[in-house]
Amino acid sequence: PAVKKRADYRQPDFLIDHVDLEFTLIETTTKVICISKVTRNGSHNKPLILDGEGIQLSSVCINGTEAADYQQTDTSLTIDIDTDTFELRIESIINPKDNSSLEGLYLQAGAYCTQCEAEGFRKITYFLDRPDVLATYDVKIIADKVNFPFLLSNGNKVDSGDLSDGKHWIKWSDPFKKPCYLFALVAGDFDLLEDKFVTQSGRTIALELFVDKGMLGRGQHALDSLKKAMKWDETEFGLEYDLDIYMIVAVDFFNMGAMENKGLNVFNSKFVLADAQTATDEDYFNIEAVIAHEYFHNWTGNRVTCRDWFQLSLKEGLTVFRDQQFSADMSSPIVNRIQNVKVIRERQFAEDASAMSHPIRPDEVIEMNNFYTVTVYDKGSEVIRMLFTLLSKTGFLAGIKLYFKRFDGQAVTCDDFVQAMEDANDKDLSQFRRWYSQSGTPQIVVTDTYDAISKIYRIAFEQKHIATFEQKEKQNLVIPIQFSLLNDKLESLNLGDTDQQQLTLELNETQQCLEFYNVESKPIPSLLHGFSAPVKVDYPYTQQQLGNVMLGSPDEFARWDAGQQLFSNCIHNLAGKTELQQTTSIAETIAMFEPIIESKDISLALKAEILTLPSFETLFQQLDTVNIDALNQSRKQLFKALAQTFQANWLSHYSAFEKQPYAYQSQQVEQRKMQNLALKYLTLSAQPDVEQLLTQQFNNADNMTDSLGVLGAAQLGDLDLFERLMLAFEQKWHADPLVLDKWFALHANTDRSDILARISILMGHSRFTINNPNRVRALIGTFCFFNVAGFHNIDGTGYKFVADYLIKLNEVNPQIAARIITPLIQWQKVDKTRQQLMQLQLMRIGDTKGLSKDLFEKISKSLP
Ligand code: DPP
Ligand code: ZN
Repeated sequence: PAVKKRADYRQPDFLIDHVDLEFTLIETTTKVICISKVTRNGSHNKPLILDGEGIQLSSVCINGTEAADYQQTDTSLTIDIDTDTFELRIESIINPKDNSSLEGLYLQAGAYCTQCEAEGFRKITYFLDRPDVLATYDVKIIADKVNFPFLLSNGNKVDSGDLSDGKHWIKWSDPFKKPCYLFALVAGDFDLLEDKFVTQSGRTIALELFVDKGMLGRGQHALDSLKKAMKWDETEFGLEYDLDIYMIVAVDFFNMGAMENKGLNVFNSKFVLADAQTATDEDYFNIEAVIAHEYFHNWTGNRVTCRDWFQLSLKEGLTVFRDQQFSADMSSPIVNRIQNVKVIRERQFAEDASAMSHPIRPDEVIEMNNFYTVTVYDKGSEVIRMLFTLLSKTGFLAGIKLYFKRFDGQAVTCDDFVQAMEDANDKDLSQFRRWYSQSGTPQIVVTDTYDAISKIYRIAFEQKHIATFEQKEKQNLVIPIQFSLLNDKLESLNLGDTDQQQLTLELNETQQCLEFYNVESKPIPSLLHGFSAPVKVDYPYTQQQLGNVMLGSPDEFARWDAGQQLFSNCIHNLAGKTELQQTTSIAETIAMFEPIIESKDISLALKAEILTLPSFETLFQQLDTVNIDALNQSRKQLFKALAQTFQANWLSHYSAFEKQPYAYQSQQVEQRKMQNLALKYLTLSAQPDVEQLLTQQFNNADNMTDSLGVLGAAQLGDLDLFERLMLAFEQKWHADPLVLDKWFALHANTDRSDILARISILMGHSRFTINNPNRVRALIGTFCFFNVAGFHNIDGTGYKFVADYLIKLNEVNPQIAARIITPLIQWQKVDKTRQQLMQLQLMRIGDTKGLSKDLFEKISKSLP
């Protein structure tokens, strides 16, 4: 397969500024008529080359006359033409029913649905399938009226009618120019939840949420979230919605979380449907975040879009940043920030350390779907956040304002965005721009000295960059480092003329040193407040010093982070010690958390976060080479000790709150979080009547958070009880696939020796199907990503199992296969034996006949 390069970008040879589409929806033979108004772009005599895949071409007409002068390949249609402006009519047939890739137009669970980002429109009709071709769209949909009463597309409904043969038609018109990746069509029978939103300028917007029949009761939270997002974007960014109607459709078969098609968002039902019985607090949170994310795209993505796909972070990094700010405002900012950082440390650092490392604006791509990554999205958001920090909120908003003023209605680049920020703030961002072109996780080495006689404290920051897989040469970046200094009474020092306790260093040289005068004793630095940059920090803290930062830092994030480092250090240092040394070291570490667990001042949410061990994935990323078994073992050892040492505290935290009728409301969310954490620790500590607590909570729970809290805890303890509760859960939720996904996932990450047999049985479960991405992610994905012992079993069976599955999935849904292969290509840090076993399986997959571009790209990069 061909490699596309960012540097090869050229303007399109032709432009299309209006499209008339007509769909006659028939299961295996849907007729698509696409009439485009085409103009030659510039003076040249090149042919028109359209993209298209899996389309059965019926006819090509130019200005009303059937054309003969064209050539077809598997992926293109070339038309020789010398006219500069013409109407191109292409009629063709596609097969939605057999389209299991869930890209283009597909028919699943009785509904037609499209997904065109990134390059799915070419599976619908021959077209210039690239984001810098912007057109207005008129769309007519014809389908059977009984089975498909709702026929939806972008923009406003302009006309409709009935046909004699039981069919009906509806016509839509979208006045905003858009690239074809924002096109959408949905046809089906749904329940409809309706509402309104009045914008700041007084316009009334109709809000329509379409859900599967019978699911109306689960739609309200999504709709409420939408209204909050609309309001927030007005107050925070001054951005108002532009069409008169905003539609959201929830479907069960969807590759991604959701899609921001203009005026017609299509959502994975996982990110829409919620009620207390079926959705956890986390689900409620995620729904609000994803609804907001897609809504925010209306400006950052749709009104201003990407010139080419290498610029994906232009819309995604910025929109993730916006949704994170929104979520912080809607709930607990600190918990929210901690979650963002966990994603970076667990998954983005892993990507950067792997053969798939790439800058937030990649330079080379084989399959674009492989670049919807944590790097482009989440590191992209961190880069935007650094701009926000460096320019201040006011400066950042001025930049955004200029960005829209300059580029509304256009397809632009990341550079254009930074230029707007630069011009609005009169600040040189040329070195900052390197964040867009440089991959890898920078390391900040911090050293300090104190001179008791002169009372001078010096602290030096050095940026280090290691070569990544695809990029050897690195340059210095601009790295904002927020920090403060603590004295031994845990008070923050004043760091400026005023009573400023936090400084932001803009580290842009290899090393920079700061001096502080009249410092009475050697301070402890509290570093990287709020995770002010996506970097690793290296300072030779003692455990005692970390304990002090955890208790005394003025920054809540730094407090949490210090606690995580305390735990991490303890875990990493256990292996190879004598039992006595281990016990002592564990006891010393845990003792430092006593003031936290007993504190009445610290918020429950933060307390729960501090008392949660770093995940295996986070710990894994802290090391250059990992002894998987030892790391897993050490983490469990500390987990258990933490459970036992604080057993009485866990019990009192568990019993501290009366259960109230469920509401998704912050105080309740925090309480449930703490209680369910305590329940885990109680189970692990084998608290005498824990079975009773578990059973009681399971039977009395009026909400999914508490039910799952029990299962998550029981999974850590006695397997019999876990099995019994899981069985009861399955019986209760048998008919509800979204809920069963939680059950599949719990099975998949259970630590048991017969895990593969268990998963094989579950693959035969009547609700499991390889065709549904949510099911596959829940069962197979969870196993790969989170079942450390099973996946990394030294006998290689875990890897082989996954490879066998991916070979099958390659034929059904390459995009999902390429997601799930991620842990298998991240073999760089594990021991040689496992490396070889993993590579062997990668080679096996690589040898598959009909290997997709998606898997090919990842495998070919990751094999040595
Ligand atoms: N553009 C979608 C999103 O991230 C995913 N394709 O919102
Ligand atoms: Zn997005």
